[in-house]
Amino acid sequence: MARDNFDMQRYLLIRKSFIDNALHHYLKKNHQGTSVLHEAVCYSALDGGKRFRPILTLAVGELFGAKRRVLLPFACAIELIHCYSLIHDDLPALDNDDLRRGKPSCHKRFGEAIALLAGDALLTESFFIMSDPRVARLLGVPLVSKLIREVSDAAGIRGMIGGQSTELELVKGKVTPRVLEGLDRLKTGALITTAARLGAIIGGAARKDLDKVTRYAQALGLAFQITDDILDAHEVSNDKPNHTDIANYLSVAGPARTSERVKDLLADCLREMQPYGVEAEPLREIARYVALRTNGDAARDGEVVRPDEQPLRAGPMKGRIKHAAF
Ligand code: GRG
Repeated sequence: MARDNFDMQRYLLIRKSFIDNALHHYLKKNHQGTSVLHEAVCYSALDGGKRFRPILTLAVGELFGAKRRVLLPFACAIELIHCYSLIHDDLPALDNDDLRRGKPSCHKRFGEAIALLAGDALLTESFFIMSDPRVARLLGVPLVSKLIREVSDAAGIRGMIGGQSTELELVKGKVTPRVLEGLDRLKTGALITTAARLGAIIGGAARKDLDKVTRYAQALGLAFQITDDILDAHEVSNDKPNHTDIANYLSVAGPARTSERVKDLLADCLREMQPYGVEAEPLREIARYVALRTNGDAARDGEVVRPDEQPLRAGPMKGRIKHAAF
């Protein structure tokens, strides 16, 4: 699987379809009947999204020889936790966003009460899926317990929620790139890191390999958030006028330093995957994709590069083409 022969779009499309089919199974086939809550859950989790985190679980798991049928429950659980975080984050008490994945956000479509409950339901459902006795029979109870604990840690107070809470306490004017990196490592990075670690743990990776995957994913998660900030800078001015107050990496570090940081993070990712040869090409391509989704430049001549100014290298992005493969 040399780089030249590797078809990233095809790779992503195939894995996205595995994830979409499994999510459909968990959320539709496992729940007969309808309710507004179920409609809101399916509305938010089944239609749209790049499936970046669960694809990462599959990609790392495949590198270590894990079978897809044992990876999918954990990959889908991570995606459901991500979907819940998006619903809650969009609520007026937090980001107050009217749009998500190219359509009205959950609370705009179903009201705040149902949106709150849909987020709660998705979080709970993720643990229902991971604790399925059939999965425990395949992996063994001790390993499943370890995986669930890993996910809980990343999603909760020591991870995503802790990062979000810290962000609410940020004092304007005292935010430095270092402070932002610290909270991004929790808010966005913890779930991405765990998505990758789950694949390695399920695949039985040795300690040194798990450490390499962890460092790869930590750098990837940070690059993901920083490039999201760059893409957001465009949206803020056009679509989210009430977001102009929010400090993000680009506004705090400036375009040149932001661009350098993304390049360094990509180099970190590639270095960690170096020992694995061609088998790690999907993970290298995922890292290139994340780092280069702003075309590698946070800025040109001191200006933010607008997402619509240049052709994309590795796939369509938020704010540009909404229902793309990745
Ligand atoms: C409020 C429960 C709660 C958590 C808050 C992760 C988080 C913490 C909030 C989600 C909103 C947000 C802006 C997170 C930053 C991470 C990020 C870039 C999310 C968007 O992820 P993508 O691009 O979205 O993977 P898709 O739609 O492709 O899944």
